[in-house]
Amino acid sequence: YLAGFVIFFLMPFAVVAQAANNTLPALIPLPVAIKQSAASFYINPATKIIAGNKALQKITALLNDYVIAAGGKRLMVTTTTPVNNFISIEIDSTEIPNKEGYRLLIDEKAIRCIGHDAGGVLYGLQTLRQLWSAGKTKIKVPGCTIDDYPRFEYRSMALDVSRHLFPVSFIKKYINLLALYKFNTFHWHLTDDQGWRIEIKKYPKLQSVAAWRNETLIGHKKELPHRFDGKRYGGYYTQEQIKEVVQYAADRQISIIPEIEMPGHATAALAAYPALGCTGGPYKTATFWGVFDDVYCAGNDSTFSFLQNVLDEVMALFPSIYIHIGGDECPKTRWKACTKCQQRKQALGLQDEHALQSYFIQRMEKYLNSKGRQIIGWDEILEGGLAPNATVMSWRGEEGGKAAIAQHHRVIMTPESHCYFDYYQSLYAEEPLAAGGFTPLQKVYGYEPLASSTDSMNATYLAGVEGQAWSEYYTSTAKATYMIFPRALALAELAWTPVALRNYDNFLSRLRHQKLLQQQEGVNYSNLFDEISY
Ligand code: TNX
Repeated sequence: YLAGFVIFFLMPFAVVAQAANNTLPALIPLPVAIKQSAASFYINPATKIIAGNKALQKITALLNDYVIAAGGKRLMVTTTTPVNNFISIEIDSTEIPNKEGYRLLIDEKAIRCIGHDAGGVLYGLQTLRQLWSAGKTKIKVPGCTIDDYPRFEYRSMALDVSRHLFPVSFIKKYINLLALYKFNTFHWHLTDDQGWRIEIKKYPKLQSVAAWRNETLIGHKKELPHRFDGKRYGGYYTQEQIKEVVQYAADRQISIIPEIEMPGHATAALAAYPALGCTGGPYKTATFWGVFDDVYCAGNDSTFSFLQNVLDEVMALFPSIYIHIGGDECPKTRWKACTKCQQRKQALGLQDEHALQSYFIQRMEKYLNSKGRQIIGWDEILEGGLAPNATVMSWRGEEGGKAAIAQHHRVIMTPESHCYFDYYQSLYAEEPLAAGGFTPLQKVYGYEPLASSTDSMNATYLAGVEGQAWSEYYTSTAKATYMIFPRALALAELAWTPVALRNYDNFLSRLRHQKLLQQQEGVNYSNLFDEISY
């Protein structure tokens, strides 16, 4: 009896001790190669940062921010290397052959972080942040050599700001967290039926009308109390704010891909400019979730000039070569009943409304290509024929992605079965209201893109993976992070770490030691993944 009692009592400690003894346990995503040594480096106020490369100025400033956040003092930056007590950051694409790769060398004398490019250097520093232990007079860093580089070139998280709007401060915090886990892309879902969130100066009603909705309808009363007060809900990001966010992200090596939805998910824009729809309206910004019949009219040339003008302003704000133009969930009900759409279809000899949607997307692609940009679209853009240069975001499973690869198109995998962080993450009764699916952490972690496909073109055309953060049920920033984390960390590891090194139990032990996520960044995240295995 006593023995049983002792074992029962000591067990949790044994688990913790084992995790703590792991080699550098807290690193997420797990690096490609780690060699630990017995040495330690201590960052103190006399430690100098050595940065010769001008391209690394922003990253040097970030390193100082990280040191300060860990309890240290701002460090002096110089170009001459002392004998010891320094952190040097360098770019050397010969020594570090892999794009975005880095080598981190830590002994008692110095820390050296060598990147293939600025991204590599930044990722080395993110690893460093996860390695060190915060401290007032000195920050302790365990000695090691780490060689690391990403598995996928495209590592992304999305955020829907239409269904619920989040302040710029939150967007920045999100970008910070993405950088910490070595994501390099933020897909910003800026327009949808329930609200238009980007200032377009040429069309002021997008601000005064499309950005707002009446909170009058449906939902779970306890969950969404503010939706029953009859008030207006909404707002938008000004172009100044967007520029600030784009720069903030660029400083962290994150490219922002804006998404302007077309031809579906357009109700808010139609409410502002009813002539863009087939029936002429009137329309109202949607007050509940779902898919809506009223979409941009494909027979009306002014629809295209509106969208081109919108995209002109979007392109001026976002340097990304990729612009996401949606393409998902576009019902064809209105087009079938619309004289202009039918005339267009006949004039072009198009077979059906899918071909008309394909015409719509191809016309927009042509415009964006002429400005040096490339389009991304949801997998529905395959229907009726793929636009010649389009990247496909495969969300309704992997089939769309496979079909696109077979046609030699670039593909991003985001199957809703594994990558949707608006779905429930546990079966606990205390889970707050979420979208209907069920995607526990372990399922996300276990996702292996194209596991069932042997197409020899996979390696060439599969750019990477993305996690979706649809915000219908994200009623606050705290709830948004609760839904997104830690599942985004599972995705980060899948996007970065070689398959052979991935192990869920090992990941969980490292997740339990994510001090930055828990303390420093102050993120409200779910810990209902802990003891359950599905
Ligand atoms: C489908 S994924 C949508 C979104 C919703 C989401 C909810 C996609 C391209 N469209 O409009 O927010 O489901 O899970």
